[in-house]
Amino acid sequence: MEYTYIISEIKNQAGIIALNHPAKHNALSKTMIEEIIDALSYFKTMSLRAVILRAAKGSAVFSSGHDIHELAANEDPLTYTDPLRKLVRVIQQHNAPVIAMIEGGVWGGAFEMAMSCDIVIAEKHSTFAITPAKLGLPYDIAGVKNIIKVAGQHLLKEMFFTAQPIDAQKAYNVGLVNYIIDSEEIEQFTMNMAAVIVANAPLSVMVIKEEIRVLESGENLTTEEYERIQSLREKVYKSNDYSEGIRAFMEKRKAVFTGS
Ligand code: YXS
Repeated sequence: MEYTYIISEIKNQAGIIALNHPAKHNALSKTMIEEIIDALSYFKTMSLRAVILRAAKGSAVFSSGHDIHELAANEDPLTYTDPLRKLVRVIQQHNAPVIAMIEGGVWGGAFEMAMSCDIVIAEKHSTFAITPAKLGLPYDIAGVKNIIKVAGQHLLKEMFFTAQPIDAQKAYNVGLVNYIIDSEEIEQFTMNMAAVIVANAPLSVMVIKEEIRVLESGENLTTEEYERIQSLREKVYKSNDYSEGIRAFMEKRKAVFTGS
């Protein structure tokens, strides 16, 4: 399949999706996300038993997160229809394991995307950051819930409140990452893991993945609580700080937040 911002291929019965938009450090634009979703649905028709999600060879950054140019235009404070929200749901519901092979920095929404994969294999110099506080953004509550499931509250609060990257070792120590592998071995290591999964019973693997997905989303959020949070988020979206955060990024300068 030919795409603009990803490379999609099939090797040894595993699907491989490589993020390939170097000019924007693989930012998750609406188009790139639609291409990833399209590749995943094609893999499903081919009954592929494992997927590897990586950056194209030689990428300096795994992904710089949501495409900030598109964020500015985002009028939907509820973001249920936001492309990243859809992508995370598609990965979690994909009928085969998705292995994230991380090389370079993982930023913002790409961190949530990587954490929504089933297995994460990181090159030892990779880093992970989630940065709404740098942009004045009220991160989506579904997204926070996705990440809390894999990262303890203290580390997650540190990552959200500082908006600073953590390294692969710290990510591995808290279980965000399954393996840390040297750059020259990570591709073969990941392919080998995919081959082991491919050799197992796909229906068994698929139903266990779905059982875990259903079970981990255990606790309920009351409607009233959800609406209250969303109204808080809408205020943040409409704040001067949000416009300042986006403007500062575009103008390549540090944002000055006033809390208004
Ligand atoms: O100036 P040009 O045209 O060359 O483009 C620059 C950047 O504007 C562009 N670029 C991006 N464009 C759209 N969305 C992005 N997320 C994005 N990131 C980068 O790529 C060109 C090269 O970037 P530059 O010059 O900054 O490269 P660098 O090597 O100096 O720095 C690499 C990074 C990744 C450290 C730096 O680009 C960076 O900090 N990017 C933003 C990372 C980030 O904060 N991402 C979060 C996006 S918002 C999101 O994901 C969530 C909604 S949330 O914020 O809630 O987490």
